[in-house]
Amino acid sequence: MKIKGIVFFFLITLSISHAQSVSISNIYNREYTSLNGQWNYIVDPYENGFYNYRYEPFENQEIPERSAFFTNSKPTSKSDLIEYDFDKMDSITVPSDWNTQKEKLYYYEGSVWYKKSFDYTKKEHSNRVFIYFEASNYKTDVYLNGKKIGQHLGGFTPFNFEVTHLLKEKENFLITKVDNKREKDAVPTLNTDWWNYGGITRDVKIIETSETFISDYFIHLDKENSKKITGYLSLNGTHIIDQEVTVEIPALKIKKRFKTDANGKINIDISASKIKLWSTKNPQVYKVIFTTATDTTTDEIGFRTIATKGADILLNGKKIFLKGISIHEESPITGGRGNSLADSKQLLEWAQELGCNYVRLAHYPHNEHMLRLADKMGILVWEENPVYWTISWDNESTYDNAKNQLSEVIQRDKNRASVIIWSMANETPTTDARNTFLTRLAKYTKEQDPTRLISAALEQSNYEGNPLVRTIHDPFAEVVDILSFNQYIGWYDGTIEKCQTISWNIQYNKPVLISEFGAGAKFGLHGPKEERWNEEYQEYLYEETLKMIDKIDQLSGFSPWILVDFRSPRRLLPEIQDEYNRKGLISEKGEKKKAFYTLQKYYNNKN
Ligand code: GCB
Repeated sequence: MKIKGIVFFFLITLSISHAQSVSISNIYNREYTSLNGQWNYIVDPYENGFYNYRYEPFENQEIPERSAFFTNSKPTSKSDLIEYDFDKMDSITVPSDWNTQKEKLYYYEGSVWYKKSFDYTKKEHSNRVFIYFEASNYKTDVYLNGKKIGQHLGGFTPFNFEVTHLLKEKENFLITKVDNKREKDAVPTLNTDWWNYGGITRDVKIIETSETFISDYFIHLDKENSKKITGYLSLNGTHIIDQEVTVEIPALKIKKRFKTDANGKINIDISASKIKLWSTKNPQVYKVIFTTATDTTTDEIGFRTIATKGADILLNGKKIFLKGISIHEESPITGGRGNSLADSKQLLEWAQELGCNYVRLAHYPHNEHMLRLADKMGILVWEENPVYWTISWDNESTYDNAKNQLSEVIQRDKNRASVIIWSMANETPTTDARNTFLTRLAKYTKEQDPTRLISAALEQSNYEGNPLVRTIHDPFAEVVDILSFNQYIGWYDGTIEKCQTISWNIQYNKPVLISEFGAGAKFGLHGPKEERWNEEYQEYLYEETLKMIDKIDQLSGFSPWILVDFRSPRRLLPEIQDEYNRKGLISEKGEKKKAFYTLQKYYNNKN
């Protein structure tokens, strides 16, 4: 390679790996132009549009060959050779997974290229423009008008790329390669118990901001004084210093002015003696308006405190029992990956009908509608990072990836009153490497958000070798604020009668949550309660488990597994599972099983 080529290659690599999202506050309520709808797509299992025949990425070439799909090339004459054509391809709906949209892609794990063409006129010449993806699973490479604008790893969190200087008024083409191949070092790793839905699974938006805009804010009640609102706001752009920022809460007659410091930041400190606290019974949210000389954004925010004291969870200083259920992000309407307001509404309404005041959003960040609705409906939420089972604990880039995904969900949801728990991981082995990994992650989370509780779904074990006495023996239990664990006594661990024989000896003075228990049942299958897959078996397991866990002194709530049956390639038993995990209290068709009413009765009688 000539020197020029080497320098160019270096610059390209540098710019690609460093293309990073700029934080933009409150996308949910900002004006946007939607890029949802029909996109042309090319299924590319050999990544022919990405690598040349020497398996070198086209994007590393000084001038990428026209065979690179992101150049969107067309033959210039009848003798010209171009072996693809986006515009002659079929189209696919964005947002959605590809598996349930296209029969041929049901089991597909690999690369798919998407193309969308659009015109765009900025409102103001000086404004900035970003392409914002609410999520896309898993590895996403994005190109605008033939140039790479960035890459993102992770299937469940938002990211954006600034395109201010690449955007044209007419005939822009946005090309996105989405690759959902499972990889050992990824987060999650190769093995999960859910469907690896691929594609641009959430909305794509064009966001236009003023040159200097409100990039981030976090406001909440002061931990020590619930008559005081504290937090920060920061600007992004060239005029960030010494700018006036107004924070307004009209319903409380609050309007306070601040000046940004040398970093473009204000520290917010407002006394609010008349504030009505957000709670599950009264989910009061306030309209909060943030204004600068060039930008304004309006959010709806609830104010509450969450803490633990000994084995109690305190919401606004009062003890609360978390009556929960675990939920996967699968659409009760279309049957694929859930992404719409209607999907979220149905899932949370079922949870409320069950008597829940709390949901565990497993095993990855769900779409933002869930959190916005939970705020309005008064449902407390556990949010979870997809650190699941056996990821590469020793790999630094796996750690960075897990940390990045966690930082993106904290960034998106840190102003949501409903969110009370950040969960680091699910059912992970207690090795030294894992302990270090999770401890670092927890420390990082506390730095980002000291107002919420940290947990992880741990595993239980025998107490001093006695299989009839169960305990938590895990160094990470020292780190968490809430001690959560999954247990399947009566399903993977013996049969249901065993529940009566078990006692608990948990030696931590911390609130305990059972993050999972459950049994598989096929809706409509009836028979003796001792026979697996009958609705009666599941009902019986709930009855016995509820009696068993009630004996745990520190019990502060639970979230059984799971609200609705969900797709999993690990669940192959014909006529029963047929690729569904059947531990739902509701079938994928919306039919309620008997155990739904068992849990409902328990919750209705519980304060
Ligand atoms: C678990 C996992 C969950 C599985 C569930 C099951 O412990 O956390 O992801 O789906 O068990 O059904 O086996």
